[in-house]
Amino acid sequence: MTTTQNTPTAAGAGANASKNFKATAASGDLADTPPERVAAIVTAVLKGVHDAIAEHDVTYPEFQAAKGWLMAVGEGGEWPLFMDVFVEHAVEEQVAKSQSGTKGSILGPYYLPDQTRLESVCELPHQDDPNATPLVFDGQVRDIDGTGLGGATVEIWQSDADGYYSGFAEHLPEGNLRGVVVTDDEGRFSITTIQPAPYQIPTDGPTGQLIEAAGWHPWRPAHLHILVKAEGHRPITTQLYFAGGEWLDSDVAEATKPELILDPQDDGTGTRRTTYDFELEPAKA
Ligand code: MBD
Ligand code: FE
Repeated sequence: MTTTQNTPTAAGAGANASKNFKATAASGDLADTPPERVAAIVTAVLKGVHDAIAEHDVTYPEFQAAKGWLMAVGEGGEWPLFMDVFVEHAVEEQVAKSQSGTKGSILGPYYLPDQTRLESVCELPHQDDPNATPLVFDGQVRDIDGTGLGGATVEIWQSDADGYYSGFAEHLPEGNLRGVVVTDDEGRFSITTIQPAPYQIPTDGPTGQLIEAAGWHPWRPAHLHILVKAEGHRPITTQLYFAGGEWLDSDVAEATKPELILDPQDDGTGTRRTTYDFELEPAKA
């Protein structure tokens, strides 16, 4: 495949993410944060805005353009997309400072709960695609002391070989390339899937327009999204990337880490195989 064929639309992607966020997110309530803390954080954010205005001698037309753009992000339902692409990585890096076990990465806007449960050795449901490269991803979920965690769940969601996610692209069937894999007694799993493509932020929505206006690029490297859960352990939200992949060193979402790069090898039949193990720290009491 070539990445230039990829023409995701904002309507099919970013906007659906808003509906999904409202329906499913464990969203925080502003009232749960003490007023002093709200004031401290918002004051710091506004200071950053005020300082940028002074530093760059911002004009009235630019201020009005910014307002119009902010309105368009809301009207297009792209706040989850924008926040996850440009802000979530900083939150993830901050919370990671007090965590051990497998490195995490951002959740992103395209997680859907309650997907099909699959046995430890399984194939992710997906549409037939003669151009897709088969990928087998196996591994083990373990405690930090090395004990395999049977009955853990490895939730996986990914784009197809054209860079589209089911639930956020109208042409794909529900549940495409999504599943909840349950590990065997030793914590092992083996998932047959296809190689995902790099992901392009839709260029026809406000987030894409900002990227274009700033002269940035809209790409994320190809990745698998993973959410590992085991009873009594802290869940791990992460992403796995592919060695040598395009955009690995310039992810628009700044969500790559060197520890999260797979290096699948062709087994001689055209199937690429790779292993990755997950280590979960105990849940905090
Ligand atoms: C994605 O697929 C993604 O993983 C993130 C973080 C943002 C937009 C699209
Ligand atoms: Fe993604």
